Amino acid sequence: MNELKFGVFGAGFWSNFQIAGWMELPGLQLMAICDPDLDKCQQLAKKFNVPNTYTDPKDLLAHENLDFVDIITEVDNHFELTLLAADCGLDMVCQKPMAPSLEQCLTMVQTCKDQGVKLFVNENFRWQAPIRKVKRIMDKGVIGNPFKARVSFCSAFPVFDNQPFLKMLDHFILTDIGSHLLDICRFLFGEADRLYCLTKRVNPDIQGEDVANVLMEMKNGIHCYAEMSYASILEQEVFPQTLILIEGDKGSIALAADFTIKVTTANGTTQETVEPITYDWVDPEYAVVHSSIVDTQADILNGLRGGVAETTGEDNYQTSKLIWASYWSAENNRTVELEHFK
Ligand code: 89Y
Repeated sequence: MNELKFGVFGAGFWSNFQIAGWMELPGLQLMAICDPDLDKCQQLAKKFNVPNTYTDPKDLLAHENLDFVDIITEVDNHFELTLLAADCGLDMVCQKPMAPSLEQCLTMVQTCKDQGVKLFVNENFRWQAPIRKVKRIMDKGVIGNPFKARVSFCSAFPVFDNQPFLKMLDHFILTDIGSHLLDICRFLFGEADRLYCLTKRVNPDIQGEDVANVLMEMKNGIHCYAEMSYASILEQEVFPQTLILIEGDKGSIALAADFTIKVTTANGTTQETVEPITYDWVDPEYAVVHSSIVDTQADILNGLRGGVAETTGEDNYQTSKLIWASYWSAENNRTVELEHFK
């Protein structure tokens, strides 16, 4: 297996875990990290024994001989960095959400296609072990034909402590968590025909919305409700778990707190727990998410090596479309027919 050399843009919170995730996989060498904050960049490079650091992405691209780059920056930089990397003929991985507008997402996908480079999105929630298990149970037909589902992420976790820039986003929860939840809905049930969304800001100290409720009719007829909130003070705080309830004509599957999966049919309820792998570098407060990074990146690595990966730019464009259609719906108080939404 030939070794792939790569560079990282961004030395923030998520870089610590995505780099650690890459280190779990064979045949990779991280050559350089770039961040405008040199101190942060050097600290991260030291932590992972990375030879070179840069503050200007163009310098990194000019001096390093790479196979791909991982763009782990704030959302506002994704567009420019994607186009830069594509211009250099490099494959790339981009953090979610892809871009601050659907138009930019489309340009990113189109540019990479035109330049003949691969674009992947580090969309990791669909790779969480309990969610994969829920899909396997559903696909086996245990609950018959699903007709209705709820995919839920409601929390009061102090998310701005680790990621302060999220406070400043005009578009917050639908891009930050909606990108994951809407992607899970697509992963489980396929594409949506139409949606309606309501949003709200509860926390007065932030710029964007911290509550969003999206109701979709999927192409296969399932009614799918994706609810998300960072203003929910609940009896049990389950951050960063996504809870799921799928109802079929022969039973239901519930992914509940602590990774418990309960399957109920006419014969009663069975229960199992599907824990994420806890690598020694995961932050215990984010365990299920950090653990899924390894599976996400293993799949992307397969794609980089010529295989088929799930979370391509093209695929993630469909998730991005749901995000921006949700904003449009909330702003206009109208149902969006996705076929016509651009
Ligand atoms: O940025 C978000 C993500 O991708 O997972 C959880 C998070 O860190 C905060 O909402």
